[in-house]
Amino acid sequence: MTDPRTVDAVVVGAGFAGMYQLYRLRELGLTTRVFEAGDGVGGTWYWNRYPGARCDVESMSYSYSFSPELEQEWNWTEKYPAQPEILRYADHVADRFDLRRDITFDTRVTAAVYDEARERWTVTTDGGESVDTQFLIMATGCLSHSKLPEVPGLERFQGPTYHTAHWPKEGVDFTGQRVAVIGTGSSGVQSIPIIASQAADLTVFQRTPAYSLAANNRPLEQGEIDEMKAHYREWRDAQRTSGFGVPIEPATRSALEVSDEERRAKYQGAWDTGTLTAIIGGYTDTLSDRAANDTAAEFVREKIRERVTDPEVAETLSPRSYPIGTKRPCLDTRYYETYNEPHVHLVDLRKTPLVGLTETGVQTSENAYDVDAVVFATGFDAMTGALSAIDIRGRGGVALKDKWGEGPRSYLGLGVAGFPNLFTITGPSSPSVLSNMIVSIEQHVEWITDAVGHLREHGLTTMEATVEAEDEWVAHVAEVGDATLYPQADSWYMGSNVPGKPRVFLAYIGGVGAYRELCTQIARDGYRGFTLRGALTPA
Ligand code: NA7
Repeated sequence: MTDPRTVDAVVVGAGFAGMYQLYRLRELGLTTRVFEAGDGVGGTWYWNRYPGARCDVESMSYSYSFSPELEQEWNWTEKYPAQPEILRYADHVADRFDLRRDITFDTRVTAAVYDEARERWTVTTDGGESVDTQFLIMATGCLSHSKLPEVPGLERFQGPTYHTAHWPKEGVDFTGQRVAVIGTGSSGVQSIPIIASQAADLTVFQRTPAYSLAANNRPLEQGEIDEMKAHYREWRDAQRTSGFGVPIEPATRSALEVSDEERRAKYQGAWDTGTLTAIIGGYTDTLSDRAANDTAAEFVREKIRERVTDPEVAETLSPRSYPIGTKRPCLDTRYYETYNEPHVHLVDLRKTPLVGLTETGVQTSENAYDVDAVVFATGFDAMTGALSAIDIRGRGGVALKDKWGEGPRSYLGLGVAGFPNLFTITGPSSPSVLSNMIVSIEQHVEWITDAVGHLREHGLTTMEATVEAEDEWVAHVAEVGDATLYPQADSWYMGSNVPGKPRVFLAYIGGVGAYRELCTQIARDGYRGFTLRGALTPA
């Protein structure tokens, strides 16, 4: 690279999206720099080192498909991969494709400003660097901007506090301690059994119970690894054309038109394999009809009652206020059984809301709980949080976070009107979090790479979503979302886990396959809905 301060492309983030984007842009011959806040690659899997962190998509599906050699040489050991194994995979990819030399670690991008006259972005980092680039690609992740409970006095607590997404690299040993865990989403559900196995006393503070299926995780057998490796291409095609990026038998019938026995058999099958998409995608109307949904929800509630000995505790752990699937369902290993242990206690924050932390513990409206350590498993400002945290300014100095004040506006979750040559990998209003993330990441990276290649090939310099295309897409995403049960839940999909965040469905539920086809068609139509300009074309 001649001058590292002037490049063709800046990529923000070195998780699975940023790494693959770098690989592709290099192939295209672009000088590219990647900035990464962590001191290593892996993104989500770099940060979320809490005990029990595990992917709930199967390892052989939750992996890159772009390199058949990589697919063949890497051996996953478990059906559902644990965080350390996924991080090893990310490290392997970085080494194998020699990615690190273009990644600046320990560096956070703080601002990016578009210069209309020069048609270039100036990207600023917390290391004081300023880089001039034609393309700016955000690979900042959907669940990367963590959040704490919005209660006063968190700093009052005198003992150690941990957020699951900022877990110390050296780990934490809770042996003999009294521990509080606040939050019962995936991170809580996965970490609670392991924290309980160490702690002398564990109190879990639950605001909303999750629907969780037993993961039935197990080591992979050589035979099944070989089988998948022999048929990887067909499997990858099936992933790309599926609804959630996870191939399942397509639903053809309503949950309400089959017999109880048939339905139970289907749910039991989903349960036995621990496949989330099978339980929420088993019938055509599971995610659109409350009565249909309730058949699946009740199946899981039954399982909770079987797994928890105290009926009162089982009831507190049973979700009733929202349809299954409309908040992210979880996969667990001994989560519910953990509440059968005498040193594990459950506090229902719906009955006695969280008030704050005291010097010695957790305070609810009724009780004070003295503990030695507090774990926040309180999640993220999803989809928009990481983007809004950077001062991104497009045409006329407009800030992205102001443009998104009433909710994110984006065309396909890929481009934003008023922000030329800015691309968002798995941005809001794309399938992203409603899919196997790696499938969606690869699709976006390949689409963006093709778009950049197209510009170069045709002597064009900028690409920008039109306001009309963006408006239409935003309306379409909302319409498709409104036809489902998702808006019935207060979830991070709806932005409602962050006080004051507009209530907007943040992802596209039209299906991974259909969305992919649409993006491909839009590119074939000469990037319909985007304005493409050459350097001399008047704006
Ligand atoms: P989640 O799924 O957003 O879970 C966060 C949990 O923390 C959830 O139970 C929240 O309750 C709870 N929470 C958040 N804020 C508060 C306050 N202020 N008081 C009490 N409880 C609170 O995040 P995770 O990290 O578990 O998982 C994120 C994703 O990673 C997951 O969905 C998978 O895709 C992988 P709430 O439900 O908001 O009432």
